[in-house]
Amino acid sequence: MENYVENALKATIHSTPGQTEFYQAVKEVLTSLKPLLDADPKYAHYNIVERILIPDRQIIFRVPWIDDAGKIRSNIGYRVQFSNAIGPYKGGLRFHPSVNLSIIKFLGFEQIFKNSLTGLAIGGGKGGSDFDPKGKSEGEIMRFCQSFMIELSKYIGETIDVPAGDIGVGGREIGFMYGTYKRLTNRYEGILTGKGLNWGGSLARTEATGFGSVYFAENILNNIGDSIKGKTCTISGSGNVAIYTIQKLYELEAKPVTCSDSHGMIYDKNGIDLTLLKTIKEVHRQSLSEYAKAKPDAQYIPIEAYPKGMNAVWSIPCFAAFPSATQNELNLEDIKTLHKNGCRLVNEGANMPSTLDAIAYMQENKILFGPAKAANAGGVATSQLEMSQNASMQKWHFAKVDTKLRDIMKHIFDLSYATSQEFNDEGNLLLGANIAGFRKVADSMIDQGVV
Ligand code: NDP
Ligand code: 2IT
Repeated sequence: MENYVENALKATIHSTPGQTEFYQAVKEVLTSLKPLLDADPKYAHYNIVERILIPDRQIIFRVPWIDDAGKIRSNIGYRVQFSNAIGPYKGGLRFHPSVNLSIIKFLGFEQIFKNSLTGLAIGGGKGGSDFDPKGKSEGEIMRFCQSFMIELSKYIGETIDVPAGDIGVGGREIGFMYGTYKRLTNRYEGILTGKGLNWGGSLARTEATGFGSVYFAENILNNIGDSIKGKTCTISGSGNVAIYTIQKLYELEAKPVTCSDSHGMIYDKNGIDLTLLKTIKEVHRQSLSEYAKAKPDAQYIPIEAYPKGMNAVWSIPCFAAFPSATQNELNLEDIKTLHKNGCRLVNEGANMPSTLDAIAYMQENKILFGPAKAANAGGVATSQLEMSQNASMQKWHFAKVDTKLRDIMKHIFDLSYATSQEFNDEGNLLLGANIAGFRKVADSMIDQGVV
């Protein structure tokens, strides 16, 4: 089976040159799958690995728009529909200048297994653009979103593909895209999730990824007779996932002391001031340097002052680390520093935040690890709850959605843990999550024939 996996990876590298982030996600999954592929030859017989590495389709399009100065601009738009073996394509849209096909493919590939783990009927997809929302006026953002949806609308639908938010895409952008879809089609349908509460959105969707991430960490700790209560935690990022991770950590009486953005980080030894953070980031969309101006006790470290090749967030001593900004933001040097300072748990709120060598170090040194596709699945799971509410024309209370979210996170932990035991690697949640997520999709592909 060694050769089967190696050959699949080689063929992918040959046919998709330069897609380094995609290879990284593929390597992580395929390495975990070896015990399953050894135990059951049917997956090789049906060529599942080769088939799943090729998206059902990838759509790449021009997004022209006009800036405030009247200049015509253009960006590249993407939607990669990876797998609909177990449900309609589902996954976010990312607007960030770093976006390229490799990044969208790594995110879409991860999404297949994440969505499978939730136990819900959702397939995997991802999209976005290299458009940079930073410094753009509201009018520019709106015109970009309208142009993006004019093309995207041809490929989505409530039983086909249901996009949502990710980096750079929040409630405002979903609103502009939803309005455009409605105008184009004259249909009021749940074709996006993360909608506003007045027009089809679900309560608790905004909070879901961060809340779910902390619920997942709590499951890991409860399983060893511990809990997050009273623990010092470090968090990277200061967007949707980071903010609601911090909020839930406070609700569970933990102490979050850091947050960061693309310009620098805050260390507030008294605990992050959540109200101030929300005002700076959600209301005014400002840089975190504003936090230090309002709170002279807090330390602001600009990115230029980070130790070379390291993320300064991970130099702050903590019991648990919650990387919640972006991919590859926690590397080997970072995890060594965290370990030296007594960190016991890394729980991934972001997608693929840890490098492969950092993960290997965690496994060798028995650092507890909540892998992204399990730990941050609460967002997409709650998106599916939004789809359910839209389809049945209902609106559920916050507590109902939150209870379901909590149950789903427990289900994901239990399934990943049980699968790690089944393959004689008890507690290896990365292996458990990858095998459990893959097996459901692969078995569905076999049932549905060569398509
Ligand atoms: P947001 O756009 O709300 O926030 C992103 C945060 O990360 C911001 O603080 C941003 O800084 C920072 N950031 C982004 N890119 C970089 C970078 N290259 N270097 C340093 N900092 C960076 O996004 P989300 O909170 O929604 O997403 C965060 C992560 O969580 C992503 O990996 C995403 O894929 C993942 N995720 C999101 C889900 C969701 O429901 N939203 C669900 C599951 C996973 P700045 O403010 O300066 O832009
Ligand atoms: O990475 C993710 O799971 C998301 N950005 C959320 C996707 C969704 O469809 O809610």
